[in-house]
Amino acid sequence: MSTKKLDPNERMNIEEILSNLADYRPRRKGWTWREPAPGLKMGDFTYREATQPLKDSVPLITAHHFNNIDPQPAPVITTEIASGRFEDDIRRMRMAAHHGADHIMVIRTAGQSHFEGLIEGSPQGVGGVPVTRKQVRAQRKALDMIEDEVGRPINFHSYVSGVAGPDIAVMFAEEGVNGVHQDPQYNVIYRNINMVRSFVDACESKKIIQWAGQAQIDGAHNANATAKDAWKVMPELMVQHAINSLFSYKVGVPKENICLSTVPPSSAPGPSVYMDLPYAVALRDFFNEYRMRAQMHTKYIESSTRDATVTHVLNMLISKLTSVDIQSTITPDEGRNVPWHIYNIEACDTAKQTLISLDGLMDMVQLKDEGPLREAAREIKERAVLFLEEMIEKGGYFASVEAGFFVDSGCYPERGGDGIVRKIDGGVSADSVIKREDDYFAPVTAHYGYNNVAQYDKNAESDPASLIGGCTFEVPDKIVYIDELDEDNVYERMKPLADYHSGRVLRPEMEWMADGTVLINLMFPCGVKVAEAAALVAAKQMNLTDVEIIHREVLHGAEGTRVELKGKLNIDIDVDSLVIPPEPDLLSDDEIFAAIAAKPMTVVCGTIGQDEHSVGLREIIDIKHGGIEKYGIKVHYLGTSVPVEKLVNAAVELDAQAILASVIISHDDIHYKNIAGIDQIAKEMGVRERLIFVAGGTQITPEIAEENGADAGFGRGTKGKHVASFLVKARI
Ligand code: Z98
Repeated sequence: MSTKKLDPNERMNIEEILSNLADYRPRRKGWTWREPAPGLKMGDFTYREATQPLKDSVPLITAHHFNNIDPQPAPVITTEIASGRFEDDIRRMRMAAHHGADHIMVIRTAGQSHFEGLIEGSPQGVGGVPVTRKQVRAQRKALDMIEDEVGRPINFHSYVSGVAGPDIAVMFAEEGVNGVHQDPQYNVIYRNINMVRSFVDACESKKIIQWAGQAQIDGAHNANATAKDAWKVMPELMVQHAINSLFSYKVGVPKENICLSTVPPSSAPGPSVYMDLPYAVALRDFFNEYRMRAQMHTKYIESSTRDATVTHVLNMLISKLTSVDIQSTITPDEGRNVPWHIYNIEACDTAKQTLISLDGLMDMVQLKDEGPLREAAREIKERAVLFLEEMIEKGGYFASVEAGFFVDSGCYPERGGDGIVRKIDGGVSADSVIKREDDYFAPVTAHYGYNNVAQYDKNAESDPASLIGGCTFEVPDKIVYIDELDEDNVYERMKPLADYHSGRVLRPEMEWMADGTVLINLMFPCGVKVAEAAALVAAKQMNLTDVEIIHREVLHGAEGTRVELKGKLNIDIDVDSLVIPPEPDLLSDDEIFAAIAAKPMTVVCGTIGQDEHSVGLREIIDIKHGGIEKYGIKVHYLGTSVPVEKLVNAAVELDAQAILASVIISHDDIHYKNIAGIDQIAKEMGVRERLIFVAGGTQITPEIAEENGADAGFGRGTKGKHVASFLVKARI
């Protein structure tokens, strides 16, 4: 289905995305990896492992020093989006895609695993969005537009977990979802869904995942997050990965689409790399035919963005040393429940910056074949094998879960005796597995197990859906699309926000259109308790409502505390009322360099009259802070309090092309009188025509400088680049 082209200068039109959703059909199925571009040249650099660049993107902050190149690293980059309103998530998806995300994972409203079937509509969620056909369809449609804009396929992802796993798997296959979490162990351990039911459902779900060509990610990361001492759970993690990987493969999912959800098990202040690297190596030793999806350790994400970012970078060092296929970018959201646009984008940039910086690392370093790395890896593998052997002795997976083998706090074979216990006949939907009757028949594609098709047509055994002219997988028009029926729906939510959606009115936003949320950083010279109380008072005086402290950090028990708080600033800004200064029309650095190299330039300068304030002028001249010297302009600095005649005479004697006069003192308009004086003398000497004359200083405005005879005036905030650009243009 063709999609509308996005205008890079316009917001996405959410209403348009929501229109005609009943007719929308996904344009492809299955997962897409990035396209490698070995030896890619961008700017002055050659990349060893980069992938095809994007058509449209936002480069890293520092890219302006590098011709604005935006190389893309090899792994697929995931961002997890969960504001609670799918219409707002769509805009975040576009921002994330421009910052390098090509795997958009939609986090569900906590507890959807317990819903017994598909839900319709698009109700608002808490801690995620309720995953519904409408939400999936609207977001896939939006992502089709976004991927056209950035020029790279975007993988859309959510969960095939819970009691309704197979129902969701079918819906995802129909709607062009590209990646899913599917792991029956998640149901059993974390959601207490009956184990037999979960494994039977997993067969059906995995068969559909295989048909849809989706990448499948397991749920082992949840053991890291749940375990008391997460670095002790490594042997069990290997076992969980093994169970889900081999199970999936046996149901038919190809190994290249089976991804292990790996998490570095430890963190600083532990010597984390010493533990995390052997674990990553052990995983690759056992599971080298499968794919690795690395995500951060949610248990160790606290409310500090700095701390989370450092952990993320160190985790990515492990990813790089052991080669990861999908790099997740869980953000501090998970630590402090602030799932905000800015953190998604920051984390995507952190991943891009780290992985591109580490391009080619493995051409230069090598993991040692002997010593503590291999010994530790071998020990983890041995412990995992022993774990599996004991499971078999015990009578298999179900018996082992009943005996509390999983998420135990000991490092196997040690046991803490505190593992999660589930009973084979217990949990949600126990006793709901029914043996298929002899004449059981399901005329559908990608169906797992016994299906008595032969009773209708022997020839249709390999394609039961042919008996009904194709099921919804082949004939999407058979899908029943249900629009919103209840009051909590997207149209109702958007109605009062029309002016904000149209862009006429602005209000600060962190996750939902016009939510008014702002983040304030404060430092008080006192201890934590007092600082928190003071921060709340400060927020009140700033007219913030709904104030909550989201982070505090001791700088010193008595000398200082950093407090970060969020609140609502319920103000509206009418966009038409804004006075927006025109963009200065500046030449690029390269253009200035080239112009000066082609034709050298000399300038004379000084502070004039009785003015001893030279700091501003030095900043404009000196190479230290990017002054005009940097571009090769030859500067004769005559000092402070230079008589105006002397400045003009020097320009003539030194054959300069320009005069730069700086004035700060402004009483009795002396600054403008002196500017007029230079113009006057230069005219009298008959050299005004061949000199460019620039005046600067904190009290100078361009208009008054020009009225008094200067060619240009530069006030507060001027940088060397502004002056150099003007000089080159004026000379032309
Ligand atoms: C992630 N950072 O997505 P309900 N199934 C699996 C999960 O890991 C999760 C769910 C379902 C994590 C985010 N993971 C947390 C395997 C959640 C969630 O409806 O809340 O049970 O779905 O990798």
